[in-house]
Amino acid sequence: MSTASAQGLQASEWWRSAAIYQIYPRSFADSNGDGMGDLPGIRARLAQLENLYLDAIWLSPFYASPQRDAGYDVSDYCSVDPLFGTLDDFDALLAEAHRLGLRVLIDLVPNHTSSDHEWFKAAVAAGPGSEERTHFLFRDGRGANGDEPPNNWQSVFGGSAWERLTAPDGSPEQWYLHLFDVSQPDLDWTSEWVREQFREILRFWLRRGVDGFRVDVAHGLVKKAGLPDYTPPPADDTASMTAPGDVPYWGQPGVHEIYRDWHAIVTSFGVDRILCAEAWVDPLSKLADWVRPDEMQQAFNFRFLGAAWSAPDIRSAIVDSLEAFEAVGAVATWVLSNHDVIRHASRLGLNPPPPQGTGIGPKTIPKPDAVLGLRRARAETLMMLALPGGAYLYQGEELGLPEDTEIPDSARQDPSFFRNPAKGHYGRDGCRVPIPWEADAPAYGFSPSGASWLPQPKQWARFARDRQPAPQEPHEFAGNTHTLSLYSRALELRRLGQLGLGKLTWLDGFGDDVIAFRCASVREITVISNLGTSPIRLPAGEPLIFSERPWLDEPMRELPPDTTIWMTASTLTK
Ligand code: TEU
Repeated sequence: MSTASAQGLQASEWWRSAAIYQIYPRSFADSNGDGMGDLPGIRARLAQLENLYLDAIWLSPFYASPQRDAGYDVSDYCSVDPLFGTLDDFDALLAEAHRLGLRVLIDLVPNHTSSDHEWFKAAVAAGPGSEERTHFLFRDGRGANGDEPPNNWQSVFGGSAWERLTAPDGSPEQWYLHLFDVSQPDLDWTSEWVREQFREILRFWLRRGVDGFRVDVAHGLVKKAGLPDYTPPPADDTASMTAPGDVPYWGQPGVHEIYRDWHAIVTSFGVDRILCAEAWVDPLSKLADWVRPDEMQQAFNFRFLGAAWSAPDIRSAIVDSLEAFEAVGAVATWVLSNHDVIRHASRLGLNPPPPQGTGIGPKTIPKPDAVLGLRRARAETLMMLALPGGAYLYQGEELGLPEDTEIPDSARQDPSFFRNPAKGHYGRDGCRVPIPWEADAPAYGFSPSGASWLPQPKQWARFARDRQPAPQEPHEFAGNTHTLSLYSRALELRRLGQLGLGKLTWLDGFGDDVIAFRCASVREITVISNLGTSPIRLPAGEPLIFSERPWLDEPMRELPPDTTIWMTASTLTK
């Protein structure tokens, strides 16, 4: 890894401008041929990310788990699932990442455990009224025989958010809350015992040397007292997305006390250790509460991810983000893809895309326009990488990977698919397919045996990393035919110019369909994205990088639709 990134390890407040790459361990690299990615696989492949000029990686869960929700159902927070390796493998991966100048964030899943967790098993065994039951949200049912759920809450994955236990003698028992799968019982965060367990979990990993945590469902831990009924507005039919107003299970004010507590613990291990919130909270001014000075350092910006392919919508997402985060002294983050959403190379090829979580499958009509989707994805990524703040990337997007839209029902794994028997809800497997490394190797190099826990599409050889060689000379970047070289060059310029620390100034006069701004930092650049349907005239200035080739020959000098360009900002006249 470059010296610059190694130096980055000493930098304070590194997250303010970091490029952070999400590794989904199941699908990155499999070392032992069982078709499931693992920690030794990640360690072996990590150096191959060198040309992305990353500052950190975030690892999705690799803890002991029955894998009912791909590891977001944790049965032991302080051990590695044998599927992924051992704690020694984790230590070796952490050491390798640090050697390469990469910080490591791991996933913390505090809203719920797995129903296989000892805490939950003990609570079930101990029975109603026991101390153990106070660690989770057990309640008696409503109705004469208690056979109606305690309230009307719906699971994010579909169906009731309550499940009824059956006593050993076969009689019906209490209900427990699960905002996600039935195998993911929600913890009760009013319990001091629960709070203490998580303090210890944080310390366990911090002592091992992790640089921070991405906090799963960071808007859900605290539920409104009394667990009152709640009916989401009709538009929010999945209950999964942010809902405005007072939702009794999302964004309750009590969560902040927990994050203040964690902030103190995490930073006591060093001021460069961080927390990043996965909080689906709307509006941004409310999300900013998660990143107040004594809470988390970052929060994912789902408003940006969810923006339509429309200059006014994206512009307002950027304006509102910068304003909201700045107001509390935090930095904005930017993200376009992760393991829960349709990959943006496909999402942007559908107008409108299906709601988050629905996914795309063999029977979805229409299918994304792959060419248009990738073109827009490259344009929006290039815009994103010039924005001030932290940027999150999801493994495979640097290869231009689309969503896999053809996974047969028989191969699907996402629990949300199984909880929504209604046709058309495919869930999130399409963005989780193991990524291609070498075009001609078994499983495209993902696994030595050719096995893959989700089937890989037949046409993915062209996306393989080894089919996207890095240009040798700077001028060869001009074409940017490969998505990987676009990412590589943009991330290099971002690093060299410290664009993440830059100040953004909007440029007027380009029309409503254009996003145009100047980013001033060590280097000053002009960024122009054409989201309209006709070419626009480019100002004077040297092109630095572009998502697709513009027409630069005089008298043309035009930026085609669905394209972004970075230019030197020296002579900005139209
Ligand atoms: O996701 C939380 C969440 O609310 C959504 O992203 C959710 O996955 C989506 O709305 C479903 O359609 C986090 C994790 O990122 C996700 O993978 C887990 O399944 C979920 O928590 C439960 O732990």
